[in-house]
Amino acid sequence: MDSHYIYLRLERIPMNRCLLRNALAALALLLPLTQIATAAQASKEIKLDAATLDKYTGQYRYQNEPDITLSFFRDGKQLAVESERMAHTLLHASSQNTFAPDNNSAHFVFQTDASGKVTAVKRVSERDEAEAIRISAQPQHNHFRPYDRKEFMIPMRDGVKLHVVILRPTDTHEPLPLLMQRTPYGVDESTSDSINSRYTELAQSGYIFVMEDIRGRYGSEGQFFMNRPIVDHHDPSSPDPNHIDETTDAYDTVAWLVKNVPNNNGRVGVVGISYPGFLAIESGIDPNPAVKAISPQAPMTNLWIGDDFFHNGAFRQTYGYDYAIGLETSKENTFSKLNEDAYDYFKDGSFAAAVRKSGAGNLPTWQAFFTHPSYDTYWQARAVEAHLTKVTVPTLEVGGWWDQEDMWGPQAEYAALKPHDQNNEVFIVLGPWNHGEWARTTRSLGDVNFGAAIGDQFRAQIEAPFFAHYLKDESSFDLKDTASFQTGTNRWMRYGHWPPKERVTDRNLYLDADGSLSFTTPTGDDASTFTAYTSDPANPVPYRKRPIEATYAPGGSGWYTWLVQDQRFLGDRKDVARWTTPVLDQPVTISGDIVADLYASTSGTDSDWIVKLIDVYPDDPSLGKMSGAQLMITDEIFRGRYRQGYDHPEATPANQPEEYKFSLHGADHAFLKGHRIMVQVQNTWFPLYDRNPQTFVPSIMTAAPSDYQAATQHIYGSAEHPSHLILPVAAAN
Ligand code: PG9
Repeated sequence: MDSHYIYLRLERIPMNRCLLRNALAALALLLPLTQIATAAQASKEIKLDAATLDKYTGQYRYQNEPDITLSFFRDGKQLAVESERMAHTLLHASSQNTFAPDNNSAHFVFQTDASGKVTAVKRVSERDEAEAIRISAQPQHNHFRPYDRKEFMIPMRDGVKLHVVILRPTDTHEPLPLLMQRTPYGVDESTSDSINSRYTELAQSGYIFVMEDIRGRYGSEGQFFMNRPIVDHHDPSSPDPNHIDETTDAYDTVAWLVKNVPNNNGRVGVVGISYPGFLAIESGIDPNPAVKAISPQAPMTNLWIGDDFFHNGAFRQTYGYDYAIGLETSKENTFSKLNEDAYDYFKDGSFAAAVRKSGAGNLPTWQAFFTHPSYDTYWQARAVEAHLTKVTVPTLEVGGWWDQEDMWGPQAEYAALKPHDQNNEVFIVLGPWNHGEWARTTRSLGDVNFGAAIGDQFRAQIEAPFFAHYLKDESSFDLKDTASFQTGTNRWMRYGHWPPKERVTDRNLYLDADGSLSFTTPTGDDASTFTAYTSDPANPVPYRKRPIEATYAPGGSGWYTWLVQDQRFLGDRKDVARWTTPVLDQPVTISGDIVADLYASTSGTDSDWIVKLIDVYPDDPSLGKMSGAQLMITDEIFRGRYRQGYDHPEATPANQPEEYKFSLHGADHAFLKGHRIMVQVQNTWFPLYDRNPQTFVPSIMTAAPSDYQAATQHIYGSAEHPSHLILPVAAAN
């Protein structure tokens, strides 16, 4: 069974498996995960004398991530390493200049110049290597704050007990606020070191950290239900034991904590990313009055409309497959270890065929997919945004522009809450991150470099001040509403609202039949102004470069960065239609929500429509890997059968132009001078999305092989049917 932890010698950082790789990358430059280093050979230990070890002590700064400095110390007869976000970790020597932690997950190989002076260290793991230059002979200790750890079982209103780990700084007797994370991913390995590594700024500030296993997971009693719906509990202070959900479990936990944890100041904050982000927003619905601040980060909000399992009705089969196995085959994480290209694995047929092959039985979430493929009351009852009808507690939403899992959630929760925000207590931060990447110290995502460690800036300048303001009455929180990291120009913007309302004008960017994009309304007729191609489910467009590993494959997976993958990997596939502007002679900045308004026909009776808005970089060797790159800025899929409504699928009339209008979500991006804007349209994004058979069937989940048919697609660019994107163009400044 997979672990979901990052191992840094003895301490482990409890972590959502989905965030695992992020944190790996965050800390990989420190030390990588045990489980990805399976092939790393256990090296034989040799003993070195003190003088040899002393040669290596000092500080070393990574060249590719200059915000990370390693310090090497001599610790008795061994070398040890630590950094600002890594605990003191002993290393053993396997040669005169090579050292590794006990788990042998990586090796540090010291480099020497001709005079014998140590100049650098290379961290070599199975996957990559990175060099850090020696900048000082004086190593520096990190400033980890010591936390004491205790465990409890907390009774809920129905008698079920939930398991918590409570960590409190030992260096103060001040009454402190409680900062809680509730999670399905396990809390056993939360320690003083893990808190300091993961929540560096908050740990410094000082909170009583509470990490709770939710109902039915790890050390907690009761039954786990994926995305448990909110029950009717109008009076949470007068509990009906039969009415429990994540909001009542949060309520009861908080009631117990403020009463039983010594020396707390009576205030509770709740924070979490993804599933824990969903649990954070739930803690703010009919909240316990002690909850004074919540930060739902990449919160899963509506699994059918725009988060993990479906987007606009198109089924995210690899994710739905892997995640249900991960959470529903055991009380502890057990993620799928598919050892073939997922493109091949899922190509046999429908989702039903993949489930049959899995041998995992019919897991509850898979059953839900089969029984409720459309947006019926099952999914509607789980739509968190429907419950956000008042602001009960100050809320800091956080989301990433390139979140491969829950990009929709934070923007949707903010949009639901904002109209009710009479006291200006709802905030949003949006940045150039994938799922949860703001927890990391890094300047880049994939090959895109943003010039600064944006996550560190967010944590130090926004997240820590937010909690300090509402839980400790400190005054450094200065966010008024929205902080957005604008890509392209790579700078933080502050807005009074998201999407920004001032200085932004919606402009239609038309998909012309000659392959160009322009802001001029087209004039041609339907008979001659269209782009046509064939979409064949037998040869679907891969959503990322093959081979496609399982979502959280232990040996590494392209999942985490596929949204920033250079779209040139698609070559000149004829089933990807492309439109491009000329080279821009001035920047075009878009700040807000982008909408696709396609007029398209299919020769079949159902089809998916995928629209991608792309920044084409100039060919310029100084841009390194980004030279000529095609970077997706926003993108989305829409399942054609839902064009009349998500709850009533309907066949598409063959060969007839239909309108498909759907949001590509928010972006804050400057297409710079010298770049080009590109739009791509395609009908498969496989195997992340199951293939639409292109023949209308009652449920695509169980489509028969004969249902899958090639179809001729037309995208119109005529006066009557002017396909376009609506871009929120910001005035130049
Ligand atoms: N994206 C994960 C998830 C959340 C909720 C439901 C299903 C999956 C997560 O990262 O927690």
